[in-house]
Amino acid sequence: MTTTHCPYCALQCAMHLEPGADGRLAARPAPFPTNRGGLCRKGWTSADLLTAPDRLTTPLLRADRSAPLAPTDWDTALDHVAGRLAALRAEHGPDSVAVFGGGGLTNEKSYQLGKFARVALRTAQIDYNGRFCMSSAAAAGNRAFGLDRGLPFPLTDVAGAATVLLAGANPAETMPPLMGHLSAPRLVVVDPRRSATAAYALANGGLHLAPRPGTDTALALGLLHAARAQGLCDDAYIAERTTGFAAAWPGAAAWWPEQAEHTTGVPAALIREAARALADPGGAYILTGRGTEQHAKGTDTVSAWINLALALGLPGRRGSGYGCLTGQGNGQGGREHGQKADQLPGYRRIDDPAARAHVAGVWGVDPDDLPGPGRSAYELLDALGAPGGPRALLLFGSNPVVSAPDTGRVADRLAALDLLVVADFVPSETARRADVVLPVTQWAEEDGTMTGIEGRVLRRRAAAPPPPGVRTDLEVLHGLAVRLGQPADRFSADPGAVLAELGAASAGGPADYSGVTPERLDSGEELYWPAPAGGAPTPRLFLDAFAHPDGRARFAPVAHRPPAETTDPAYPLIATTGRIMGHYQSGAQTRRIGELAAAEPAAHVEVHPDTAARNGLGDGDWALVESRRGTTRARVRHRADARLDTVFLPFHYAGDQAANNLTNPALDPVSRMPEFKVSAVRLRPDRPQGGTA
Ligand SMILES: Nc1nc2c(c(=O)[nH]1)N[C@H]1C(S)=C(S)[C@@H](COP(=O)(O)OP(=O)(O)OC[C@H]3O[C@@H](n4cnc5c(=O)[nH]c(N)nc54)[C@H](O)[C@@H]3O)O[C@H]1N2
Ligand SMILES: Nc1nc2c(c(=O)[nH]1)N[C@H]1C(S)=C(S)[C@@H](COP(=O)(O)OP(=O)(O)OC[C@H]3O[C@@H](n4cnc5c(=O)[nH]c(N)nc54)[C@H](O)[C@@H]3O)O[C@H]1N2
Ligand code: SF4
Ligand SMILES: [Mo]
Repeated sequence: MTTTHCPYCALQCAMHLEPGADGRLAARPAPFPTNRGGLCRKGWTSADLLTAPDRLTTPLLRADRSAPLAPTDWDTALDHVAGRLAALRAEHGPDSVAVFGGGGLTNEKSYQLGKFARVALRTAQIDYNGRFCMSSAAAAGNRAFGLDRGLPFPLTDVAGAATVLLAGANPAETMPPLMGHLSAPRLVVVDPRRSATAAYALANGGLHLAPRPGTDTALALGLLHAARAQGLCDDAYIAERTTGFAAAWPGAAAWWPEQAEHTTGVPAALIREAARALADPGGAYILTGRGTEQHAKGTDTVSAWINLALALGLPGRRGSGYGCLTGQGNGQGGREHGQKADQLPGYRRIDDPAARAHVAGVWGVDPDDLPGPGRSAYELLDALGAPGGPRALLLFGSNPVVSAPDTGRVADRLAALDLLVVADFVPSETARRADVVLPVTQWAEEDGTMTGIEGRVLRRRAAAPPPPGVRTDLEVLHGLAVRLGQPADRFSADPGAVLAELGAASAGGPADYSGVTPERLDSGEELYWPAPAGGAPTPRLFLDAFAHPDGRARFAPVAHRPPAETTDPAYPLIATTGRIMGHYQSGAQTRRIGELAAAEPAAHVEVHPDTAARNGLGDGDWALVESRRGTTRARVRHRADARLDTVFLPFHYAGDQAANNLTNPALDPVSRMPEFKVSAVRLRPDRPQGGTA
């Protein structure tokens, strides 16, 4: 029996892997603080993917764009990739090669991918899917606190609070075991939908605030106004622990709860009641999720939530606080070690000369040879194959033809490349478009570390050998680096060696991992970063001081603004997107698991029955959902509790059922987060292919 953590979300539930009667591995829950001995349906079935019928076990290569992908051997595949990359670099310069990573990669892979881009390829063009995930919260957290660790406290702390406000998070579906920590506090759920979490709150004496999508900034400003008007702000904390309140307050001064009601649709009385609940002397947490963050103003919206938290004196105190619920398995560690365009390991900035000197020293290169910051994820995808843009893309751990906004455009950009290389363990929709596919190991076949939702570093342990013919991502990077002329020892394929190097590269940085060792992890020590060598780890940040030089948190002056695209007579409805319990992300993994695929086989769209009827649609009918960017097919699911002006689609399906055919790639000016949560759409029956089954 091997104990490891789930391959999917940031809760990183602990699990035992053991061979069942048929000899195949099966997952069972293991005791751990975040999951309290539970697993969701995805965790229970996760081991099925190890033996997926279409599991990739041999490299695939196509001779040219019109030829099919055909099996080949590793040397041929890696020689081909390295040869093409070298030729493109020689002809067009290092920035003609781009790298795209993911928040599911271990710390070791994230680190190595960033180093590979900067040292072996010397390209500035690297970014990752975390940009589509929690980047707005990270930007706002850095702005307010001087440091971004999604939860700056252990998750178990929230169970003791009187009130927890969840802004745009639906953990009842996205992290079901997390709900075990939320049974005692009174919940305030901010979600345009009566989500499973909102329904749970209402059933347990909590509140559901259902704003029109894209109006959360006004709601958070209204809550701040209501808090101050009711005398609930903590003036001593504001004076002693923060700066900038006087400059930020005018942004809220006009948002009387009645004015906020007018913009958001949330009754003023509910806004006042929520403000009182947050000021409960028993402590409160404000936690944000993607619903409030994935907007072209997501950074300012999160700042508005943090302003509210600061005005109430919540952050940096035991028993209360602000946090972002990071999403992907290694969404936290994946944003710290250099696969982000503007970043070096240890959460250092790539434009900081001292950071460059330190990391270059560890890498044995000249700091001047490290490229500067490159394009953000969507901007990178959008530049592929365009004049002056990258001509080759190496992709590890993402499926952007399903998960990036405006997929039609992204598919066109990928098609314009000279070379697309995808490392994956299944033939994802993006892998099937590649020129070279490299088959890699899965979570249960590899060692490494992940950093869960709390900033705690965890050990991933191999439970079974990989199928013959499959290599680890670290082995792939090693093989390519050597072929690109790097010394054989510069890109180790041993996760332990990479962790030690990552520790040295991160030492002294904001996310210091120099004290993270396999021995300490195996002893069960709770290694929350910063975890410096020879020092204690940090379960709770900010108790004494925030991370800005003056030790104070900063209010950010923010104003409400409408979504990038508003409704009009041609596109009268708002489509918002998100998740259902039984599928994960682009669905590349969960759509291949029989039990999960059978339960939710096709895309659906949640619609109020009156809105459906006005568009000629009944429950169960196939609908066409159209935006200015594209069309998707989905089966109508009546929701009598839905807003009349809003429909909801999960984004886990591909092709003509991809929600991202609709979405707007308008970007947040600070985080470069796309506006996944608001598109203007219309509905009509999909008569030719439609009908109820
Ligand atoms: N089952 C499942 N679990 C997952 C994942 C998965 O794909 N499937 N992915 C993991 C990852 S990477 C992430 S990032 C997390 C995400 O976890 P969540 O943030 O909980 O997930 P979402 O469903 O994207 O969004 C949450 C809610 O935001 C609401 N929302 C939409 N628009 C708005 C708005 O304008 N304002 C507000 N306040 N709310 C709005 C939606 O109705 C939805 O219920 O889940 C993780 N866990
Ligand atoms: N409309 C809409 N779109 C969204 C969102 C939304 O709410 N609405 N949410 C966004 C968010 S929060 C996220 S996080 C993204 C996620 O979307 P994606 O980036 O597409 O994430 P996944 O579907 O997890 O894709 C991971 C791919 O990498 C493979 N993979 C997994 N682990 C590894 C590994 O260790 N190595 C390698 N080489 N491959 C691996 C998997 O098989 C899969 O094909 O989607 C974003 N897109
Ligand atoms: S909640 Fe997340 S980590 Fe836990 S079993 Fe489900 S998918 Fe896995
Ligand atoms: Mo995410």
